[in-house]
Amino acid sequence: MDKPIKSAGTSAEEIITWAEDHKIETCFDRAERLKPCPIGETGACCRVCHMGPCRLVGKNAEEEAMGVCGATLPTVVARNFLRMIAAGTAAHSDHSRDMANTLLAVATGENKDFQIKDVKKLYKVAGILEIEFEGRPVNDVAKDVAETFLQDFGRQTGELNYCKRAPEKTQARWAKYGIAPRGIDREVVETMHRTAVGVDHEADHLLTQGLRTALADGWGGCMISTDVSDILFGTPKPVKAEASFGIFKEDEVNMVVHGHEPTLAEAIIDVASRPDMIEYAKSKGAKGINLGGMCCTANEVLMRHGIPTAGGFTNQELAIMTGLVDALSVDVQCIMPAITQVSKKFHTKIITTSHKAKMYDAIHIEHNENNPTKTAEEILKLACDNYPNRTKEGSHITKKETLIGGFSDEYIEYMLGGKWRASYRPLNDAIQSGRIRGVVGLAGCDNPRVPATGIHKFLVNELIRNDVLIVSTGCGSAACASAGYLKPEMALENAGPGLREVCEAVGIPPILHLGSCVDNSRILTIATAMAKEGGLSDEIAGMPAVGIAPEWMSEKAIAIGCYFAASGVPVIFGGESPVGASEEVTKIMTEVWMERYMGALHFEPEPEKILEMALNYIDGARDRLKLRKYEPGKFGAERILMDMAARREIKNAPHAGVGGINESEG
Ligand code: BF8
Repeated sequence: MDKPIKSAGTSAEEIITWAEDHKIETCFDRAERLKPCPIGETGACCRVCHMGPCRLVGKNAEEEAMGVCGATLPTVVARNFLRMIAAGTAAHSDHSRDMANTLLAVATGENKDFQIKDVKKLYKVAGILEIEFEGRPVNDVAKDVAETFLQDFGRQTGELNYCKRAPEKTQARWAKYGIAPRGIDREVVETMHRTAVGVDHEADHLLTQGLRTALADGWGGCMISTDVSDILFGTPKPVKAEASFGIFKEDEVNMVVHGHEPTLAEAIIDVASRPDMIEYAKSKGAKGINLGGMCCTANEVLMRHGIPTAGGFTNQELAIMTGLVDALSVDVQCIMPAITQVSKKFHTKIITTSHKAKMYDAIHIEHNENNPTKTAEEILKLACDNYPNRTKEGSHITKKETLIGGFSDEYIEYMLGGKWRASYRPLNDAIQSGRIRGVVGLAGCDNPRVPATGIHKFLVNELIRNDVLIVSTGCGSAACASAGYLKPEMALENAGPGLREVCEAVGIPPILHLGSCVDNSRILTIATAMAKEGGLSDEIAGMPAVGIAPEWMSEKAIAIGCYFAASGVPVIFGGESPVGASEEVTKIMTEVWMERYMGALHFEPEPEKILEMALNYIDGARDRLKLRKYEPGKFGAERILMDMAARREIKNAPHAGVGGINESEG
């Protein structure tokens, strides 16, 4: 009998097998060995005080069962869930604060290593924030923008500035149910307070604060981070890149940037292309310096520079096992502490760079925020110095895929409408006519508890086949890329005829890589633009659109799922439900949220059911909007006939039958 696969990435699976043969442990082995705690998994363990932990299981598993203080199952489950939202929001938003501080330092001249790259975006943001920009020095405008953003973290009264970017009806729902976020830090702190022992005990009341906190993440932390990164480093536009382990080069210094904040990575990119640094690499016997990314830093630098990605979360140990990574620098979030242990078996140097994050057995070179060039030089020299230490040890698996990424919301609007009339009209029209059935945001992590990246792969294939346009972010994008689905020709070949017709007419692929996890804010911006364009829903709620995070594992994903639900989008997560122990909490997050916000958060472990639920939501929204009923195969008939004829010709041609469209190298 074939052994079950651990990763759906073919190269990843080969390295996992190599690791097994060489007795090197990975997260896949640990996931097999460590079963999730069944009490914590469903949210039934309360550890907010030291009279417990109280485990509301067994005889204690009724909704009215109580912990020592009297906290019931719905209270405990809701509190645990809220703390996940708070942690996720804190992570995105603290990253975002760093970005705003960098913008301020650049504007005041404290940081001379970066300049404002996208003045147009700065002015756009200034306009939204009602900051005067015409005729003023760019850095003065940037300073005002940065300071206004920074105020939103500590805001004590009023709402976040970016709330006003949402459609009016969406804002009205937030006002009606009291979830318009105030300061970002304030919401996180209040959530932590309310979930402390003996404070807020009513599940619905708690979850309402959870949504307010999540909105502070989406329309605050994430959106600010996206905008500042665009202002400082450029708004992405389509760019060709590569994915998977084949991005590493045998004869060059391989330097990998891993984590989330793009600042140091941008400096590393600059320094790595400098002639003196290339000469330094050559002096160590390498032909040059090859940069690669991992996780969301990869998405940031891929979107703006076409730097290749070694993949998402579950690829990090495996990348080291190629034996080709000379140095791997990390900052914050989603960095497995296991990588330093794996690196001991190879020559790879792991470098921590954030003052917030250290790891056992790593080298710490602290990112000098006002002089990132200096830190980048030190890191790159260390990578070059380590190149001669490379041995033959390692899997040396080097397959890769090409991809197109770089789809900012600005660029999608431009592609759809053209330079002089940038607009989402063609997208709305295509949805109205039924050429495009709906839109899915495919986001979130890859997870070693399932065949990693496999559910992403299944869903993209099925969704585009069903004429659903996909916008992807985070490790979801890396999963699509490694499977070859970010190659426009492969995606078009697999897309339904209506979706394919629209994509070919407009010149976009059926799966649009929008960036990192904080760039989920770009999806909010797109949904808002679609609502304002007219012809569909006049708010985010009610659109034929769904969010899916099929392999999520991080608390950040929970914060994201909740800000989409509160903005009016039904969201489906894979895996067991972290609120599964309480029927009341589950009902609030599905039925009550649907009634109030037309958004919901479901947990569904079966990939086929996730697909079915997503399509049902999309078709239900089409019905409510009285759009033409979606009919598979109705459009693009001419194209199908042409394709069939072309295929017949190819089949009959000499040398036919080599390769297949579904074959993926990654
Ligand atoms: O923020 S998708 S594993 S890398 S949490 Fe992390 Fe999940 Fe990847 Fe980026 Ni997002």
